[in-house]
Amino acid sequence: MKRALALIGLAFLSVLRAGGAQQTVDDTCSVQILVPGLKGDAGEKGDKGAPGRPGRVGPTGEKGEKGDSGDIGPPGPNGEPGIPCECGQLRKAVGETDNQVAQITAELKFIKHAVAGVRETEQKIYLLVKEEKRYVDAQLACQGRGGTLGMPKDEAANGLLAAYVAQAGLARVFIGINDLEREGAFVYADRSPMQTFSKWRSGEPNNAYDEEDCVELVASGGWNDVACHLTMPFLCEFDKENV
Ligand code: GN1
Ligand code: CA
Ligand code: CA
Repeated sequence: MKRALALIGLAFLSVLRAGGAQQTVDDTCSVQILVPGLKGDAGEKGDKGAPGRPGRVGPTGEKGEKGDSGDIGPPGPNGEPGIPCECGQLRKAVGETDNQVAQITAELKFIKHAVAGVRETEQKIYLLVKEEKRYVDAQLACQGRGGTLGMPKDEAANGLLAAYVAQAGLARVFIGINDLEREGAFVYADRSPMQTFSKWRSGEPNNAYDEEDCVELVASGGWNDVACHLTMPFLCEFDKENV
């Protein structure tokens, strides 16, 4: 209704403004009411519009499952050639060092077990070793140091050794006498035969159990034949000439 009134108003104004030669008497007296014409035909279809702007970035997706491991890669290039190894010489040096270490270790053990303070005669030095060994090993231990197992060949030497054993608090030690080669034929460790001197305890040597071919000196000074595989401390003897 408001729109219709407005249109009527507009029409009235346009009539007031109109004038001129064409205006008739009738024109001045009549009020021409203008109304909109009929709707025109539909226009032609417009051109295709420009493409729209890209949409907003979507939200981050969920984390996917861990994929399978990849294939093993190709082997790397060869390294630089090494320095030539004098392996034979090195092995020899390592072997020699091992031997020296073993020797020093054995020496320390020997010294550790040696009873402090040796006993001497004019020609000999005696050393008591508290490391318990079988007869052959005891003899080797003395030999390896330039001596032999102790060989008391007279009363003086025997008495000296017996006192040494007693003072060390030992009951018995191996000395260098055996009948290993021929039963009943006792010899010294240097293979020299027994002379007139001997110090067998009463009833000895008895070759007990048919297996006693080595000799021990007991603290009271007597000798007894015992099995060579027994282990006990031992007495070494060194010639002063060789020391
Ligand atoms: C010892 O084991 P038994 O007591 O029979 C000794 C023998 C002696 C004997 C003297 C391993 O023998 O050498 O002849 O006493 N055996 C040992 O009675 O010391
Ligand atoms: Ca014997
Ligand atoms: Ca015996």
